[in-house]
This record gives sequence, structure tokens and C-alpha cells, in this order.
Amino acid sequence: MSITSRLIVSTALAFATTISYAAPIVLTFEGIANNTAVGNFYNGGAGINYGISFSPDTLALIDQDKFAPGGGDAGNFANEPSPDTIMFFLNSNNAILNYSAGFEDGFSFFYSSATRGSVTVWDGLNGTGKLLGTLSLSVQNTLNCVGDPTGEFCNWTPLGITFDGRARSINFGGAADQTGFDDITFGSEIAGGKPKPVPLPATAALVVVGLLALRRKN
Ligand SMILES: [Ca+2]
Ligand SMILES: [Ca+2]
Ligand SMILES: [Ca+2]
Repeated sequence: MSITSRLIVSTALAFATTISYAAPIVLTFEGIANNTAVGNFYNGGAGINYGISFSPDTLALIDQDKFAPGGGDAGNFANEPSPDTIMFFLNSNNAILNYSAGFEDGFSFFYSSATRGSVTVWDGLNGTGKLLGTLSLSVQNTLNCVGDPTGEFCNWTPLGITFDGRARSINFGGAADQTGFDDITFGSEIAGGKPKPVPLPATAALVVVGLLALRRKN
């Protein structure tokens, strides 16, 4: 292999590294039973094991339209981003998400709220350490609504932030009881995650490499 072709190979590898990054993690809460604690569902439970745990008063809630009329104490919501399950906190003093491995770059979710509130991002576990960011929630749960077919918490707004450092916990205590969450997203400020980057087609990559090679000769 000549020095020229080694240079071309290293250029191609650099391209591959630049255009690939970890896909954001999105928690949809699908698969958790109605009025059941989220708890360790995503921490070695029945869901994907992300090492993400929720404090005890965190419940999954399923849209009441999924049940027969009068068929239980289910969710009064509509138009949830990923049907039919959302998450909410019963107790504002105990509304913590811990992500032991931590995450970077961004945090986001969809919410529907009947009260103003805030959600905070921390670099330590259990809402401790350095405050990395605050997301402010407004009262918007009934705005511009049509049901699916019914539910008063029918407007869901994406909300997200970017931050520096590595986050390990979220405190939802400023938004408990009157706020629903869905598609909680780690690693992106866009709720539900960014579209996956499209890898360069092989032919396009070869053209780029070829052009670089041509330029190097000049
Ligand atoms: Ca629904
Ligand atoms: Ca509904
Ligand atoms: Ca969902």
C-alpha cells in the first residue's frame, strides 16, 4: 500500500467517525400496566435495561379509551405522543429519575400539564450535585384539543434543553400530580430524538475520497 492510499483510507475512516453518533434513548412507557409503578422497568425489569430507575411514586397510566366504559381508573388524556401509556408522579417530594451511567448533550420530553412547574437536570444522583438545567412547564393541557376520542390532557408539547457535562438524575418534583410525561429522551434536546443521520452512500463517499485524492496531487 502506497502512502497515498493510506491517506485516502484514513480520510474515509475520519468521515465514518464524524457522521455516526449514539442514537438518543427514548422512554415510551409502553408495556407497563395501568396504574403500576415504573420503578425498575428500565433498570433490569421487563423493559430494555438502560440502568434508568424511577422513584416509587412514579406511575404508568394507560388511556381510558383503551378500556371498556367504566372499566377502571385509567388515564384522562388524549393524543399522547406514543400511545397508549404515559407517566406521571403522585408525590412532588419524591419524583426522581436516576440514570447511573449518565448522559450528555441534551434532555427532552413531551408533557401535558394543568399546572405550572419545572423539571431540573442534575449531575449527581437523586437530584444532587450541580444543576445543569431547568425546563419550565406552562398550563397547556387543554389548548387546541380534539380528543382520541376523549381525555382532558389532550395537548402535548415537546420541551428540551442542551447542557454541558454529564447528567445523572432528573427531578420532576416541580411538576408532580397534575402533569403527564411521555417519550422522555436522553441525549437530545428534541423530544423523541433527532432523525438518524443518513450515512454517505458508498458511491458518494468514493467520489469524495476521489476528489480529495485529486486535490492532494495538485
Ligand atoms: Ca390515546
Ligand atoms: Ca383518550
Ligand atoms: Ca407512551
